[in-house]
Amino acid sequence: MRQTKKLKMFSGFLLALMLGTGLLPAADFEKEAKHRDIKVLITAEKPLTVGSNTLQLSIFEKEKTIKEAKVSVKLFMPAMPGMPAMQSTSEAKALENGKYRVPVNFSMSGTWQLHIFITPSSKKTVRVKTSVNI
Ligand SMILES: [Cu+2]
Repeated sequence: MRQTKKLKMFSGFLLALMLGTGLLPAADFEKEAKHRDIKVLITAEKPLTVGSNTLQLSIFEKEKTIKEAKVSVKLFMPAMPGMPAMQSTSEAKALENGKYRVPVNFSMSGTWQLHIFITPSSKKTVRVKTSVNI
């Protein structure tokens, strides 16, 4: 167990290093969402698909990164003919430098609403809304 964790941490570090030095190809998904002074750059290394995806969020307030905030992402799709409303919430993990990683699962194709909840330490929660087409 311990070694697996260390290995995971190490590969995470390598990934961060490669991203930082631009060794990895550009993101295959990129979208910006804003609410007042808060800006979220949403990226993914692979195109978004039905099923499991990993989003990376870079969060800024007036161009300064927001580090170590509590961040969660709510996905939902309103009811459609023959389909009930769908909803799920995922907690993001803080990486370095105002970046966060969050696993999301799109259970069907279509337009999904995304609400990103950001709670910086000792501040109120801000909600940033956007949508993605899967
Ligand atoms: Cu649907």
